[in-house]
Amino acid sequence: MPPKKTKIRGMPSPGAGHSIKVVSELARLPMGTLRAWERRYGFPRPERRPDSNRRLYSSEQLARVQKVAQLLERGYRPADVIHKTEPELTQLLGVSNDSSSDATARAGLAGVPALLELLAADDAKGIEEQLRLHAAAWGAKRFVTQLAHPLAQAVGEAWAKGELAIRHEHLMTECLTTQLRSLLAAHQDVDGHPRVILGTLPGENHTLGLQMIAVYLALSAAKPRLLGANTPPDEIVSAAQALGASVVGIAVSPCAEVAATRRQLRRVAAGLPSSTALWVGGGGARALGELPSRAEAVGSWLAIDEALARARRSAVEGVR
Ligand code: B12
Repeated sequence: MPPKKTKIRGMPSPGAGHSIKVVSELARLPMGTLRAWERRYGFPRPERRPDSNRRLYSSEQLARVQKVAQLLERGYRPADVIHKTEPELTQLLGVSNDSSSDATARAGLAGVPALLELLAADDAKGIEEQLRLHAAAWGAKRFVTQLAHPLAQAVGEAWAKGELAIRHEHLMTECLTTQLRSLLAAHQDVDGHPRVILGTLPGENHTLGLQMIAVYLALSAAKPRLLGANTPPDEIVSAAQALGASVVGIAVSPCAEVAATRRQLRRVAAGLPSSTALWVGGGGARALGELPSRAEAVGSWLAIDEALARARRSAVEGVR
């Protein structure tokens, strides 16, 4: 009997290329992003497997995609780097490494505990300076996921323990908002896809998380549109239609009144066309229990990546 051949799923025979699943895992990018780049930028454009027409990426394409992904982590926009050659990408990575470690060393970047101390001392200038330095040294994605988000949570905890006052929470919100808006302006792509409308329902004033999510989505080649706080359900539905959004994202904080929020969410869900996805996130989303059947709970940065990939997939399937 001939020896039995073993094959790892998704791994092609040597020299044949890499499946989209393998490239997605190695580059830590959703498969939908790879397909979106192929459509929008013509890169990476894989060969097709003759038997199944599935995508096959060369090792050179994989290496370039990995480098582009690393640069996005540091805050570059896809359009700025996707057409660069591999040596150019390598050089950029080197430069951005140097500048990031130089800046870190020079600036002595403060961690979250030190930022809480600056807040407690009402040192607004110090906080602004630190946020600006972090954004420059770390890039937008890391700034949002590793500084802005933990800082907001830590301020909430310190306020609950009586270590910070309401004015400190407001100051942190305003300083973060300024920095997030500037990152959003720098990174948003008017042609990003999908278009995602972000807002909160009546009675909900926690919009800071949505500003973080808007920057995160812009860095993922989507087009976020912030509607702000206290938006009536019917207006959210009309905005989605008027602005051609294929996703509506609603933030629900732990302060939200459960029965009213459920009612309002049902109204949004009923008003949206079936092709529009409905994402629900925030610290109060879980307490709502079962969401309207078409709504998706999106409770982490990774879950946002996955929901984005699903939205892109269904847009492609809708076109077919
Ligand atoms: C800033 C802040 C405020 C600001 C908000 C300003 C603004 N423009 O947003 C102000 C001062 C207005 C405020 C007011 C109040 N707040 Co407040 N606030 C906060 C604080 C410190 C930060 C909120 C934040 O931005 N978090 C950052 C986001 C990114 O975190 P996240 O929600 O975990 O989000 C993640 C996911 O859930 C997901 N996600 C979140 N939203 C969405 C949306 C979509 C579409 C998607 C896809 C994903 C997603 O993405 C994130 C990444 O994984 C929190 C503390 C905390 N732990 O969050 C308290 C907190 C939420 N507030 C609290 C309270 C009590 C209040 C007040 C009732 C205080 C008062 N007595 O007046 C009021 C209520 C106002 C109201 N009716 O809305 C409590 C709630 C406690 C509870 N269990 O009820 C908290 C938890 C503080 C605490 N530790 O006690 N607050």
